[in-house]
Amino acid sequence: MAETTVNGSERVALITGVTGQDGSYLCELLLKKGYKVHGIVRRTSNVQRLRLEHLRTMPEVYGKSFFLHYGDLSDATTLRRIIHLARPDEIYHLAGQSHVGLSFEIPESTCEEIAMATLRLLEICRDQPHPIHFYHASTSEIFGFVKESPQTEETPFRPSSPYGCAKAFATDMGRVYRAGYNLFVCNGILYNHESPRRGENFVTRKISRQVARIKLGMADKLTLGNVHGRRDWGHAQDYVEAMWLMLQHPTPDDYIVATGKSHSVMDFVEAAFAVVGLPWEKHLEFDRSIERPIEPARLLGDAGKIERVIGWKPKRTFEMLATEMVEADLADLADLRS
Ligand code: G4F
Repeated sequence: MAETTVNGSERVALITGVTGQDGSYLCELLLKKGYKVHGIVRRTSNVQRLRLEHLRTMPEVYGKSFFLHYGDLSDATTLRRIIHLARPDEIYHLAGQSHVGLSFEIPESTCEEIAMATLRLLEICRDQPHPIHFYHASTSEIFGFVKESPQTEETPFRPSSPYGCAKAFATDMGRVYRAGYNLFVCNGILYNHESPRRGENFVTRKISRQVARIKLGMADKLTLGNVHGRRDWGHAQDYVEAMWLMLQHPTPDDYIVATGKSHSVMDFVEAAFAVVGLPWEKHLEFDRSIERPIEPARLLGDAGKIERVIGWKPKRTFEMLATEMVEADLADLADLRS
């Protein structure tokens, strides 16, 4: 394992949202780099922790270089206590309700979890006696009703969902705390990023899982909403590396993290069915109730700045992503059946 140290002492990171897709990949990346990693988890079911189970059950890792703490983003006292205890050099704030469609149904709790929780954490960081590098998981959804494509770090925020509004608030707060209090805050403006660890409530994983089920004879139909929406889809493992790199740069800034390639949901459907060699026409059906009241316009990122300043570039392509996801679901379902 490569040792990462500051003045000879071990680096410590704290991750909110550690049980999620990005949190679990980031946790693995930081442990490999020799960090001590603390994660905050909600007091909920074990299911959510499956992505970390391999680390939690490793006695040489869990309790030695990897620690989990119960905490809730609405509870400032607990957050403050965990930060006091862990004394992180770096905080990666990834937690919060992340489903855009759902944010139209639960706008208040979405804003509370995303906007106010980020502000709460920034306030706690401001009070700490030691400097903390703070990563905020911003998103392309802040651009929503875009007027220009591709978007850059200079593109104005015009969110088109409650989720996007909350993220725009949190991103601006990060900028204010960086300028006003000299805090080391980076907003990673990430475009859609997927993997076999993506939740099944997001469209790519819904597709890969159902295509695998269809291939194995466990289902016959894939039901989707609007398949004409276009996104800039990358791989989550590439994107967590960008998060880490941002916090290692001498000066904090905001960066777009994207592939610069646009694909429709339909492109992903076709790519996924191609992996199993089945005709999508026989299996795809539509349900208008899944459609959202508003869809963002052309979300496409220009990641020129992060490549120029930090040297980050995506390694995996859209086709590699679709293939990996479908193959992982085929293997997982086959395991479950045996
Ligand atoms: O997979 P999605 O739910 O992702 P969305 O809304 O783009 O949001 C994701 O990416 C954002 C940008 O990085 C993040 F901020 C956010 O947290 C999240 O990670 O939907 C993608 C597209 C949409 O146009 C949606 O309307 O797929 C369309 N879609 C069509 N049928 C569907 C479905 N989406 C879902 N979730 N489920 C469907 O059945």
